[in-house]
Amino acid sequence: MTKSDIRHIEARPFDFPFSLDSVGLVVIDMQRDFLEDGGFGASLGNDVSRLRAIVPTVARLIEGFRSADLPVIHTRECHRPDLSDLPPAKRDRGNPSLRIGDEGPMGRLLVAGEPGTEIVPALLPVVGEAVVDKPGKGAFYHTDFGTILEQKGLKQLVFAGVTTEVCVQTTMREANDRGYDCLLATDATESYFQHFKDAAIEMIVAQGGIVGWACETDTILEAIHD
Ligand code: C5J
Repeated sequence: MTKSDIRHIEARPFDFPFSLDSVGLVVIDMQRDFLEDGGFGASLGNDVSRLRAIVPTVARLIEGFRSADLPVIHTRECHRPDLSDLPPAKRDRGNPSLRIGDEGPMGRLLVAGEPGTEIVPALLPVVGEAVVDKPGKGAFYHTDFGTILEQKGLKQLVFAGVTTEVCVQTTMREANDRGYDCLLATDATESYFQHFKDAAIEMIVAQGGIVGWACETDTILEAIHD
């Protein structure tokens, strides 16, 4: 088989077609601010340990793409230090203990360059991997994510990261609308709410894969190393 041959990954709602010269991994927002105590996720009252539990699986998925010499792209949700890319509607909503831009135990919440904004140590990008800083939930909004995908010649995207129903699903929907085939690694994504994760996966695969496909990490790794 050559790199451009069409292969398949067993997935819901049906097999996911891909080729090794046009598939890449997108890891969404595996940041200390979402996974660690004292970060943005915790400031909203969430149980962040749920998200930490997927780190070993995400690490395995990333390592699998690296060892198959396939692109890995990381995203981080964060804002400029002057908060000029933070709409008041996003900063002011709700009643969190700390707001975006406030000083917390890991620096200013969701602000570029602060310790809490970094990707957790076990999943740090390596040289050559793109890191996309995004001010919104979706990775295409006000970023060069789309240009990066085009430059790398990607057409099929495997998704991992957090949270399933917010930034992961939003980016999958944006990518789907732009013509990318999107596959979610169901055990390499997590939500603060189990029922939202389950519902998001069902929404993605419903109606003949209206947003995309879903399957587990091992199935993806077997297929890309076949
Ligand atoms: C949230 C995200 N939950 N990465 N961000 O605000 O899903």
